[in-house]
Amino acid sequence: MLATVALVLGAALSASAHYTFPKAGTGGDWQYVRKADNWQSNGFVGNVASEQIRCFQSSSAAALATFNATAGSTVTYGAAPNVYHPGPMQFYLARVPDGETVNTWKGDGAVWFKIYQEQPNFGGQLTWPSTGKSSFTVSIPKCITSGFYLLRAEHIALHSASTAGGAQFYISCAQLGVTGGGNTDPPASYKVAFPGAYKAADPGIQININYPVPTSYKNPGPAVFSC
Ligand SMILES: *[C@@H]1O[C@H](CO)[C@@H](O)[C@H](O)[C@H]1NC(C)=O
Ligand SMILES: [Cu+2]
Repeated sequence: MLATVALVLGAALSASAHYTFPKAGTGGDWQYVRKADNWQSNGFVGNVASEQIRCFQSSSAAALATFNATAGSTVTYGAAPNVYHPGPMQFYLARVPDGETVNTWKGDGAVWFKIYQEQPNFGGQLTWPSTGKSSFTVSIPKCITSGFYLLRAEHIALHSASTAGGAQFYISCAQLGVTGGGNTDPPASYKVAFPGAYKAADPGIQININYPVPTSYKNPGPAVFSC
């Protein structure tokens, strides 16, 4: 009986240990961020080959609005309640192509370039700067072309990632207008498609972070583009 209570409590606790990424800029929940499928469950994407690995949307429903930022400035992105699990935070951008609009563009094709990736601290058990945080700041590269973008936030929880499919992806996409940019379109070698960018057995996705404790960590996806 006690064991059953403990099990049920444990299940409830681990469910509440999940999280969403509903806030970007100064907006409220799901204002500038496209509502993700986990908005009630706080659940995660497990299959890197699914459509949900892109923005975790079941449809192409728009956000309520688009926020604007100057190229070279930082924007904030918020988790709710906070990033509970160990693993890297990453951010990607994709420019809305000419002839498409930010409210309806699905983000398909090899259009996503990475603008931030987190590394753990080594020595003893790994520690991750993102753990416990609910607000992140990310720099928008100064040289990129002005226009509309999707800004994809991703946290990869690695606590049970030692088997393929065990990593948990917490994702959302914000609608962002970039002003005052340059004229640079990142080279194709920096761009990936979702799904497609990741394989379940990538070394940064299928990894035992506990034993033996890794001495390096290879973030999945392309190199970070900066300018
Ligand atoms: C961002 O800029 C676009 C285009 O000028 C505008 O339609 C939109 O309302 C702006 N967003 C905010 C939050 O001001
Ligand atoms: Cu969780």
